[in-house]
Amino acid sequence: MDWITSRKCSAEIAAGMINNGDVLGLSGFTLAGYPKAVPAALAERATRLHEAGQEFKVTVFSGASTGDSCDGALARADAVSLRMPYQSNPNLRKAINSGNIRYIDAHLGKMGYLVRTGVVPAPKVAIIEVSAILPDGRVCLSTSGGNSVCYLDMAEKIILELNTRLGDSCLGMHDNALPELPPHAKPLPIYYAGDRVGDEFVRIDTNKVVAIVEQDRFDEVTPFVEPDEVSKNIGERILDFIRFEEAHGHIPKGLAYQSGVGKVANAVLCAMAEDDRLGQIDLFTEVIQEACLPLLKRGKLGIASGTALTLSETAQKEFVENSAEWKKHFILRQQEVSNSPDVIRRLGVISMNTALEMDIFGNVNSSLVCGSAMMNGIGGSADFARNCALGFFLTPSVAKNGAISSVVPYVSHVDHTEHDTMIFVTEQGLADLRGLPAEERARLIIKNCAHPDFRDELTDVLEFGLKHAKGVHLPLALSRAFEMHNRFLETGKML
Ligand code: 0RQ
Repeated sequence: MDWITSRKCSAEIAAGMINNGDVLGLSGFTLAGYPKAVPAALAERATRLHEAGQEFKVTVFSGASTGDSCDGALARADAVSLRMPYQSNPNLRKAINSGNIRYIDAHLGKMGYLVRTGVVPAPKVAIIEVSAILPDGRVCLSTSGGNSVCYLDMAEKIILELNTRLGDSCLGMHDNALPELPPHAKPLPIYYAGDRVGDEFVRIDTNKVVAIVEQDRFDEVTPFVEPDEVSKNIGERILDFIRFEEAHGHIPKGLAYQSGVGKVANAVLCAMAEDDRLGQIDLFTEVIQEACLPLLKRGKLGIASGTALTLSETAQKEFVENSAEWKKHFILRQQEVSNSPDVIRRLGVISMNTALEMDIFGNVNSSLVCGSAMMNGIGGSADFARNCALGFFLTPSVAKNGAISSVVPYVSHVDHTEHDTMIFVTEQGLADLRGLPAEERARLIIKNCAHPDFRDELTDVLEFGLKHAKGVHLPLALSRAFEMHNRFLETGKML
């Protein structure tokens, strides 16, 4: 019997090969290309063991967020002790915020490096979704690159989930390479979003493969929602600003774009597709999301380089049918490459990410509500924000029907410091913070980005700081830094 046939088994048998306390390294990035059958079977096994009074929990490393049959099922089964580096599942989030699951929110571009350098433990078992397994020991990854090459290489045991639903749609789409480790690492020769520097397949040690499980499920991605008016407004402001910067020679034409997750980031891509003045664009991004399809269908997408192809089920079906044509535009890389600071800086990427809140001095919070309740995580936003040529942070000016101002005196948690942020955009307007000292920045953010309901209080906090702060270089009076957050916690409203 050949090695592939001899390793084929059910998800239940494969799940039985995982022990309490194991570190698992999963494929998957923002709901694309994660294992679906074995984690679900593992969750069932954990439930049975718990009912029998036995302990069973694992540490889960991934690329980024995975679907409900993976992160959701494992969280509901109370089968996770530690999760890293990103998630977006409601059940997992609840368990993290209740203290039931420990979570390490890490820069996505750095996760593989932490594993490869031994800072965090190497996975005991890698569970990787693939779209093809070749007899000579090479595999083709599925809809995401993530950290799969690293986990396949570093894990003691490998479980492959062969997704037969994808057919040959992913063949030729991947470019698998990892940056060399220091010292004296040579640069990755990516000088344009479309440059390929690696292999289409990943060669694995077949002796480590303990199970191959077949499944035929699409990624569980929520249907695409057309942008609302607020998001469209933000998208158009960004495009106008980019046009202005290009016209004034501040940035060259033709820089590649990165677009983050969420409805506002989607709206920017949709606005680009509809804008007849904008020519063809390239993306050097993390997630190639569904909002790229209108660009593709209108002939406006050159290359989209990312680490995940995150599409709703309807769009995945369309991808499988049209993959021969669509793949010419897509490159999936490992996340250490899609998010490489070196490459992002070299290409001069235009980066657009969503903030939960931003403060009048230029700091951004992407992850923690009221400084303590985890939403998703920092993701790759900082990999891009610090290294891009032009960086936008976007958010509607208010959340929860106006109860919360997204512009606050001081963010309740800092993901992106005032030194890394450049341009803030809300549906109220845009503030270009580059080259401005703190007080001017604050006045511009209040005037252009804050919702009118909150401008007076924000101005009052600034004026108070100018009189009473210890120094006026950054005129923040600590006593008033969180007064809006505290009011929200006490009354349910920041107003
Ligand atoms: O709450 O879900 O109860 O309705 O936060 O907000 O407006 O729906 O925005 O889906 O675009 O997500 C920052 C979370 C935005 C996302 C974040 C509440 C709001 C709503 C979601 P509900 P929206 P989006 C590359 C880049 C970090 C990672 C990143 C994110 C919910 O974009 O995770 O950028 N970013 N990665 O009501 C309390 C506030 C709030 C607030 C909004 N100030 N306080 N709640 N909400 N503002 C991709 C990757 O790295 C993988």
